[in-house]
This record gives sequence, C-alpha cells and structure tokens, in this order.
Amino acid sequence: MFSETACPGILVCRPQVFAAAMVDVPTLLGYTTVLLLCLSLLVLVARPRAGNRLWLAMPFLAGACGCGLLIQPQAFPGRLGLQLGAFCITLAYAFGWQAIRAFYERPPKWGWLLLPGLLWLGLAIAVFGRYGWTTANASLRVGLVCLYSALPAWELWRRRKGGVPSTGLLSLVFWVAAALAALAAVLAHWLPQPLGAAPTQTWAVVFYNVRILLHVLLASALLVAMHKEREALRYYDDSVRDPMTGLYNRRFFQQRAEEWRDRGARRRSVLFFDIDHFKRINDRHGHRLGDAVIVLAAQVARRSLRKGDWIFRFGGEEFVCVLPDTDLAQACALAERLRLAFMAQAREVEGRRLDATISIGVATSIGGIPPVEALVAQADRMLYRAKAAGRNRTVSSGDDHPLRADS
Ligand code: GH3
Ligand code: MG
Ligand code: MG
Repeated sequence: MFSETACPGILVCRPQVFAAAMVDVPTLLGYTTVLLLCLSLLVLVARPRAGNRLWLAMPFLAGACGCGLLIQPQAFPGRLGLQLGAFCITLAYAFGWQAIRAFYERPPKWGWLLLPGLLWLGLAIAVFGRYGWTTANASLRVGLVCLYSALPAWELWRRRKGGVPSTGLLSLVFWVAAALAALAAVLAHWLPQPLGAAPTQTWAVVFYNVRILLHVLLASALLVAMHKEREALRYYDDSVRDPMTGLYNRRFFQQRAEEWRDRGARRRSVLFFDIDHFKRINDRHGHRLGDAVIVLAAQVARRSLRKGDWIFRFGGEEFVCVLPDTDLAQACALAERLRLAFMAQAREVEGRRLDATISIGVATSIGGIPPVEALVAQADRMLYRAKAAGRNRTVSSGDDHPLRADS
C-alpha cells in the first residue's frame, strides 16, 4: 500500500521493514483514526451545551479524515489520496488553533486556517511532486505544523497571567510541539519519513504516531481542564459578587479579610458609606429607581477610587471600600472626591429630581495596624457620626468633627 515513491514528503514506508519490526503502519494509523473519531464524538456528546463544541471536535475529525486517507490512498488517483491525507492532518493542527481561539470566544480566521494548507497542497501536486523536491515538500508541510502549534502556544502564553491554571501548561505543550516541528523542518533532508524526506525507518513512524497521540491527548485533556476551571471560576465569581452592582459582596469581604490577616500587617484605610434618606427615595419614587440609585453609587465609587482599591456592597445601600497603603489624609481626600461625584451625578436620575447624597465614615490605622474588620467597625462608627451630624458629609477617625459638610 505504501511505497517509497508513492508520495514524497508524506507517510511512505517499506512494508518489509515493518514486517520485520512487527509494526504495521496501516494498523497504527487505524488505531489513531478510531481514537480521533472517538474523541470527536466524546466532545460532541459530553459537552452538548458548550457553544464552541464544534471547534473542539473539528481537529479530531480532520485528523481522523487525514489518517483514514493515509490508510486508503487508493480511493484517489495517483498520489492525491496521500496528499489529501497530509492536508487534512495540517488542517487538524489549524483547527486545534481555532479551538483555542474559540475558548476565548474569538471568531475563526478562515484565511489563516485554510490558505497555508491549500498553498502547500497546490505546490505538492503541481511542483514538488513533478520535480521530485521531496525535502522542500517535507519542510513546508512540517513548517505548517510548526506554525499551527506556535499560534495557539502564543495565544495561550499571553493569557497565562489572569487565566485559568491550566493555560500555561497547555501553552507549554504547544510550544514543545512547535519546537519539535521547527527542528524537523530544518532537518527534513536527513530525517526519515514521515518526520522528514529521507527514506522511512520504523522508529520515525512510531515516533511520529506517538508524538501526535501524546499531543492530542495532552492538549484535549488540558483544554477540557481549562473549560472546567473556567466554569468553576464563574460559579465562584457569581458567589462572591452582588448581581445588581457587580461589586464584591460581604462574603468575599470576609474571605479577603482572612487572607489579609494571614499575609501580615499592612497599612490601609477603610471608607464606609451609605446613601442618605434612602427609604424616602424608595417610598417616593419606587424600588426600581431606588435600585438605579444603588447602581449609580457603585459606578461612582468604581470611578472615584483607584485601581488597587477594593469596593464591597455590604448590605442594601451600604458600601465598604478598602484602600491599601493609604494614610488618613489620602483616604479623606478620596472620600470627599467620591461624595462630591455622587452628589453631582445623583442630582437627577432617570429624569427624576432626587438630590441624593451619601455620608462617609473613614478609618485608618494610627499607631499599630489593626485587622481590617476593626477598621470597618471604626469606619461604621464614623458613619454613624456623619449621619448624626446632618448627613452628606465625611467624618474620619482622625478628628472628632466632620471633615467637611455640605460643600
Ligand atoms: P439614613 O440616611 O439614616 O441612612 O436613612 P435611610 O432611609 O437610608 O435608612 P437605611 O439606611 O436604614 O435604609 C435602608 C433601606 O434600603 C431599607 C431598605 O428598604 C432599602 N433597601 C435595601 N436594599 C435595597 C435594594 O436592593 N433596593 C432598594 N430599592 N432598596 C433597598
Ligand atoms: Mg441609608
Ligand atoms: Mg443603610
């Protein structure tokens, strides 16, 4: 079925070599085909709700088609069957890249997915085969494998920070595949087929198959792990966020407080703010507008505070902000910025005149560094004072008097 001249640059083997070595290439490819088909079915059946499941299955399907064609190349005239088989395997790598892009909800780049492989196919049929340029043929084919391994490797590598834990590991799998393919492309003249263009040897076929199988199994296991990790992360995120404002909730504050305690003392300040006369807003304008005012307060807090600051919705219309490495003067300045910004933006909400305001209590560590819960309790006491002093003001733990009122 396979001969040394059947298709330069693709899977070509001398049957007697394999008979002696007890390795039967069609059987090896048959196993690979069945395995790839099973994996594609598994993806389609096991992940029926995943929007990108087709892209997860496509590399396996293309790989199975490729191996199938290499087993039965006589289905097409001349060398076309083997060339189409190799094209399908290249396509499997390209679709693997798109499976990674689909994970990040990025659309397919059809030109990049299809054109390089088609270009190789055209050259293999019209030029390499005709003139016997086996090395150029093998180099280009393996070079494409290198390209389609490096692209997902890079895609994953730049997202490894802030991504799910398996991102870096999967990137590494693709980098190794890209490096091996790059090496094979350079050494194609000397490497036995199907790794390169020289006459085939048993070890080359076995190495080629084992490498593909390892790559497929590792990549699919890690990609499934990434899906699971992202799902778990989304569930976790839902459990620690308030759905109305998108801010962290009190449960997450408690978790953070424990972590901050474990990490040791660090200077920080806390703002505790509450919307003034909120019951009145609800009573006069209804709960729907009340909700809009709460969302507005969250947005203003996000915009007024800095990147490393933490904002939590503690209860109904009560918010806590934790400001790392912030002294009392800075915390009071931020609190005033927040209060004035809210006052300006809550003058009118959804076309209704509201003149809503907030009161803020500020606490900071003076002398020792108390746990954050103690700062929150202190900021709450300062908030109570701000309310008692007439609302719409900032009161800090540093002074017994309102910092500024009604500015
Ligand atoms: P003060 O100035 O002293 O803070 O007076 P207040 O009327 O704002 O009093 P308080 O802070 O006790 O009011 C909280 C009200 O917030 C009571 C509750 O009905 C309302 N509330 C709590 N959660 C929500 C919510 O998610 N949406 C709306 N619309 N109202 C809420
Ligand atoms: Mg209130
Ligand atoms: Mg309240």
